[in-house]
Amino acid sequence: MSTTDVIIEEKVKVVISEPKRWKVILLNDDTTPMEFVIGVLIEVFKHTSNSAQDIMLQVHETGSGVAGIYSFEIAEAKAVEATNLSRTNGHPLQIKLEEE
Ligand code: TYC
Repeated sequence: MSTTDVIIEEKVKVVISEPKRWKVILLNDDTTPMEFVIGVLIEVFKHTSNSAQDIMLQVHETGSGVAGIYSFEIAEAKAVEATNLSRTNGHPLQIKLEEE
């Protein structure tokens, strides 16, 4: 009995795309104090007091503003942290995620 060698040539095409990024968007409301929003932007989203103030004013004047852009997991974790902080302090701050 003879043996036959079989050579398999395999080409694997790997397509890699950049991971999607998500915007964490703060929404305006009538009662969350401006100072509280600035604090959230500094503590949770690591802004300076100047950039935090700019973003808060943008939200206050236009209705929404981007707190930061992250991978989905980080964006979600920061949105949950900021929402919990807000509810714990009795504020209705609303946050949404949007694909970049
Ligand atoms: N509009 C709020 C006020 O006048 C301030 C505010 C800013 C609330 C940003 C929410 O995401 C927000 N106190």
